[in-house]
Amino acid sequence: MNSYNTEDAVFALATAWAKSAIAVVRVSGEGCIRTLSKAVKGRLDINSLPGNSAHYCTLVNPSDGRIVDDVVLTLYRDGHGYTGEEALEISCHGGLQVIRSVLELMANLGFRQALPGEFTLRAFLHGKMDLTRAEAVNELINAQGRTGRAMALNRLNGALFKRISAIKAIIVDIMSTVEVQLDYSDDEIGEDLTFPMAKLDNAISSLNAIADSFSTGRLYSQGARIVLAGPSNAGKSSLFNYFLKEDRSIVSEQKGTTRDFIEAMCEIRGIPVRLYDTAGFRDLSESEIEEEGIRRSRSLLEAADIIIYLVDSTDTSSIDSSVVSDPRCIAVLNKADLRELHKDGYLNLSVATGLGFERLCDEIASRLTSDVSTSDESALVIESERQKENLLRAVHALDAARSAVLSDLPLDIVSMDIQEALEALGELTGEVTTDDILDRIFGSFCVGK
Ligand SMILES: Nc1nc2c(ncn2[C@@H]2O[C@H](COP(=O)(O)OP(=O)(O)OP(=O)(O)O)[C@@H](O)[C@H]2O)c(=O)[nH]1
Ligand SMILES: [Mg+2]
Repeated sequence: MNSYNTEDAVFALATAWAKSAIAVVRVSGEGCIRTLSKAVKGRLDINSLPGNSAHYCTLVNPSDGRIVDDVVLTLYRDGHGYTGEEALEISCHGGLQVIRSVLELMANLGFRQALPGEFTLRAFLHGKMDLTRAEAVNELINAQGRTGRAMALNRLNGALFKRISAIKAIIVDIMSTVEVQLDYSDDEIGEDLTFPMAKLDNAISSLNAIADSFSTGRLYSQGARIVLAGPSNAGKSSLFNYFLKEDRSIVSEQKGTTRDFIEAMCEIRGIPVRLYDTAGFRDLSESEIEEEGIRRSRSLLEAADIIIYLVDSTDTSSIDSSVVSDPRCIAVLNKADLRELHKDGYLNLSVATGLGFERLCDEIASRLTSDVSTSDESALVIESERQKENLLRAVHALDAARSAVLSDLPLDIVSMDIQEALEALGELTGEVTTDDILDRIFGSFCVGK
């Protein structure tokens, strides 16, 4: 996406490309209602209908009059609706063939297929939302867990924008003090110039606190990767199923049951987790397939946030100490119901009875949240790397302003630093944008949003 033309009307399927009860096709852009009216059967004249209204009608192909579908049309006039421009939503039947023919009709009417995120981009360009809210739209759609969803919703409701605006007001205030002084000539500057250092420090620490919330936001939005590893027959697949509360992975007393890794999403203490069951490590693997499985397990270990290394307490002969000593590793002695063995640094667990499971979950949560500031769903937390970069840029500039004041450097240098901080925050909320920034943000959206 590089030219942000909002003059033509665009369309896209807003719901999933899958069979469902209804599907929604969105159209947005000046004149789209008039264009679509050519495909509305009968005497219904949608051109004379008010905005923010929904109407049952039949869509036909204007060239041959053949019926496309019976639909509900929702109309939005300028300034309303999601994009803030004239727009339509067509709720049609959700069969794949129906969706296909409605989309074909849109293309035949001359609408252009929308680019990823183009509806939200248009909403942004029309001042319907600032950039932090636009990003929150995507973050909300991609949220993996309950907490991440609540945090994204908080940003969508403007919590981040309001906080940044409040800090910006403080910085603007500091700037005006500096500018008043700059307006005087050198010899007019009174001895009593007092730079509002407390305000500056306050702004720096507030911005730092938001930037620091990034690791929290990322954890709750993207989740953690947890890999179950260990010798074969230790009970990895049993534990995997126990976490998921369903029989996903095959469990058997035979060694080498799991050949390839299996992954699934779950939540542990409210944290979204991508859990991996892997092939057990064995020195004497019986086949090439199993060896490949073991190789894959090892490469998964490299990317893991946490490794749960499971050992059978009745057979501790093949412990891989290089994995156990990894700082990401939680070592667990399973089958405590068969043998209660105490080993330094190992948690005891019995997947069969559930004994020790809560303790294991506590340990996982405490590891994952060690550098996380809060799990409060209503907390202001960011998950966008771009936002973090802008916050740190602002902090850096304000730090420079601070040092300049302390070293008695000329006030225009201080003023330039403060200006730079304001620009970074302006970029964060979208008052200052470039095509690059917009590309980076909206390119990651799905088509139809
Ligand atoms: N008594 C007892 N048996 C268990 C426990 N956990 C697992 N088992 C049994 O141990 C055997 C191996 O379990 P799996 O979960 O298949 O072990 P795995 O680590 O996935 O094994 P591979 O996939 O072969 O590497 C099965 O017969 C399980 O029922 C436990 O806590 N207590
Ligand atoms: Mg297994």
